[in-house]
Amino acid sequence: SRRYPRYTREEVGRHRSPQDRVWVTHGTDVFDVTDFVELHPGGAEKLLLAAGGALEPFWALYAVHNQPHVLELLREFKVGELSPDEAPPDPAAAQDPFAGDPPRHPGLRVSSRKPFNAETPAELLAERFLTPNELFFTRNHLPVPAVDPGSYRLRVEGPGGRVLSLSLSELRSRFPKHEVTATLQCAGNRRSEMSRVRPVKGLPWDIGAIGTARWGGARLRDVLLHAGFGEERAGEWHVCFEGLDADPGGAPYGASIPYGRAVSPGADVLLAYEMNGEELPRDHGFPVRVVVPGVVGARSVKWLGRVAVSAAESPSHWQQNDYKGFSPCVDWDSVDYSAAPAIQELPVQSAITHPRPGAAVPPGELTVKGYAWSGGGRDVVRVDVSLDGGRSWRVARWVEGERAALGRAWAWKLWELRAPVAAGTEVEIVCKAV
Ligand code: HEM
Ligand code: MTE
Ligand code: MO
Repeated sequence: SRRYPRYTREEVGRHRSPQDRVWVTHGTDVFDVTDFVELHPGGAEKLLLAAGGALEPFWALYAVHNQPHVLELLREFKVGELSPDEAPPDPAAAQDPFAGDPPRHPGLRVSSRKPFNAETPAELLAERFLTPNELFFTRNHLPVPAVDPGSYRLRVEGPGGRVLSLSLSELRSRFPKHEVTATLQCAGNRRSEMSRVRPVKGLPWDIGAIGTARWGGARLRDVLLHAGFGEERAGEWHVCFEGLDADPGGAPYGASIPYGRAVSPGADVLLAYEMNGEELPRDHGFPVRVVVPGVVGARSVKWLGRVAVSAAESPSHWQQNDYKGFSPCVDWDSVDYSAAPAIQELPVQSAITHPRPGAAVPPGELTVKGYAWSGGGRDVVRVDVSLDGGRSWRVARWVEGERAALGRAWAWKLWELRAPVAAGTEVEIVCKAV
């Protein structure tokens, strides 16, 4: 058998584009697949997501690769092997508050490591109606707390000072499991596009700070009624949530929603312990998170520790001094956070996932793909697409979506449009959801 040169993962990581050659690993083997990129049946852009690293995390999501002929084909490109002694443990890690964060999928587009913030790459976003857990965008403000599921207790503060303390198994067994397919979107989704118009502060999200999952858990309504609250409550009340993640001063992440939404059977608010049929991943709130369908992601508190009903909104920084909307004439020096309400329901949204901006498209038939969603459970009835910057429009067709009950359209819809394009033309593609 042949002797191959040895490489470290770092050396492999320097080969991420056709110019620098495209290397990938599988097991302990290193492959130069540059010449295969354009031939890849799944498309060059998808293969390139794995460039410079391991194939396994991607292939785990695309089972078509679990066939002998795929490995055979890969073998033709072998150029080396991984050094047996590479990647020693990092001794500095012990001091780091983020050292306990979970491992993440290398396909995520990272905008900040500590705290971890990352989005689904646009190329994979509309591939599936349900976003795979590993590729679902993550928006963390703080380190991921380590929660022992055995000793976990959810504290629910009932009326008259009564406190309910629920273990994970009590939450699972005492309340019927309810499942909801809902899209979560971060308020900052597509901020990088806004910044091209005028710079704005915050993480530079592209179009992937959004995702859809089938969430399973107890209805918040059932837990609140069990704790002694009623269907109606005179006056203004809010249900406040606290996460188990806390800043160095001990202040937890927190948010609140109006009481009426929390107890409404039609609002489908969950205390979720499942995501797409699996236990909630650590980045998404293990063991229990709130899911508030149709409402800005910030209110869906992860690593839920405490639920309380209060006459005031959550005192948390993220309820009071963030996640609010202002006029374009307001800036960071003049902003008065108390002057605006906290964002709850989000407006209608749609984005193009394919082709990517600036891409060269083959002449002939162009396929445009994307997602559309609205907050508040309002159904998207139509997506219009223009190839001439908005002068003329065509109607896209639905690729995937679920039939939703009236006012409970919590999930996005995926759409597509095919249109002829002549060679050598430049198209400005615009979409609009209604
Ligand atoms: C399909 C090879 C990387 C996504 C395929 C097929 C082959 C292949 C041979 C056709 C399988 C069949 O239908 O029998 C490779 C090789 C890769 C690679 C050698 C790396 C060197 C990736 C990556 C992704 C990906 C990183 C995703 C991020 C897909 C998809 C298909 C596919 C979605 C299905 C295409 C379709 O059915 O339309 N790949 N692949 N591949 N691959 Fe890959
Ligand atoms: N809950 C806690 N405890 N801590 C957080 O940092 N981030 C919020 C929300 N819940 C956050 C949280 C924000 S701003 C969003 S957009 C969603 O979680 C993101 O959920 P995801 O990371 O599961 O996609
Ligand atoms: Mo967010």
